[in-house]
Amino acid sequence: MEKFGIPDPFEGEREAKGFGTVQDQEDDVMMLLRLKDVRKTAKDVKTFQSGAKPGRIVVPSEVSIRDTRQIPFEVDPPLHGKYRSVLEDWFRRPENTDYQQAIAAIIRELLSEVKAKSSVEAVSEFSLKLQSRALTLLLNIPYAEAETWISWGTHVFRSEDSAVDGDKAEILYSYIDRQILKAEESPGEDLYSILLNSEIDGRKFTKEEVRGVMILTFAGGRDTVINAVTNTLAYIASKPQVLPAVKANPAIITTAVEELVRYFSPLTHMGRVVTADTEICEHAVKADSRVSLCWASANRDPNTFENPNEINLERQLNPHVGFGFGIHKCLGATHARQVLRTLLQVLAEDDIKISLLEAKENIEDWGEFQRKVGYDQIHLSFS
Ligand code: HEM
Ligand code: EMZ
Repeated sequence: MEKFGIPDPFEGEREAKGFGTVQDQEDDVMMLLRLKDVRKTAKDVKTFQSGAKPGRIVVPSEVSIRDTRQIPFEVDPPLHGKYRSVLEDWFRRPENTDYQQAIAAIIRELLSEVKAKSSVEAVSEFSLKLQSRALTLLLNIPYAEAETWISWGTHVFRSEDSAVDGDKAEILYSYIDRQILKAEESPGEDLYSILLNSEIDGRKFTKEEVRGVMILTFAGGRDTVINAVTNTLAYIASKPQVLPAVKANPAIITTAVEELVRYFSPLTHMGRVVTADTEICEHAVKADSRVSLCWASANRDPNTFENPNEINLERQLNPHVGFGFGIHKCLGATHARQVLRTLLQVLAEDDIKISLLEAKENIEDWGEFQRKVGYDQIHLSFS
């Protein structure tokens, strides 16, 4: 496997029985591995709910570190659709030209910083900074605020010592509460103020609801974007022909980004809580147990993807589920796509050369499956 590669640890079980099992805090989670089953289960929101106790659908479960419901992620219909319609216009702003230009400027500023050094630890010096600075655009708040988020590290709930770190989570919650108070005192054009003024079912959003949207915005779009950016850099470093090809034919950027999201699958899986006894893959599943939709495995399903373990930047048929499937499809996908497209575009236009010096992979431990999702550290040089 080449250095940038993300191996597929699910192949055997996906073919043999279609599911695997992961133990999470004394509770078994059945991981669905085939694209067909992942889609079917994501669609059946009555039997497989998201609106369970806050934190329960996440693996590892965040029940012990969070009482606030993430909105709209942990909400079922019909309320889910009402929240989505309030949020959707705001999360489409990344399509605007000035938004794209602002991302390009962030990337060029970062490139001038890293080009001055002979070796750069790109997770902390590039991807984390890009993710945080780009997020100021999505929230429509001052650029300098990103420096605070950069100091939190790559995951807002996980640390080196612990997969669910309550102390770390507290930093995020109290930060968000302070920002909500500020927006209440002097409303502006930022997402906090917009949410405080939004209505659902004929009433204003409560502070707890604003908190729920903001926690999700910070948590959901963090390590996913960081891993996608870092993996893209590692891939480019390993394949020097990619940027010249993009420069010669920028039209491939759109399919290229979809392919990178399919191949990297930055969010490995997400859970659901079963509401009634049922059966999946000829296997009985009990009410109140958890299953997970393994986007990463579904995205390598050979029944749909030809040569699934190869990156084909011009792949035409690419119905990947890297951003999810059905009603909970990623709300931040427009922003994430814009970050990745602009990254490819700027690196190609500016003839950037990247070399990989040294890397420490980030391997997720899902019981019987060990999955590389990105890097803890990667040393690169940019010229
Ligand atoms: C939902 C992946 C970036 C916000 C999802 C889901 C996936 C996903 C797979 C579906 C979860 C489910 O069905 O339970 C990704 C990937 C990203 C990314 C791979 C980066 C490459 C972002 C960003 C944001 C964001 C940047 C916002 C800042 C959300 C929200 C939802 C969501 C709000 C829930 C939508 C709903 O429940 O209706 N994401 N995401 N994501 N994502 Fe992302
Ligand atoms: C949750 C999740 C959202 C969760 C769409 O995914 O991302 C995870 O990284 C967080 O830990 O709380 O926001």
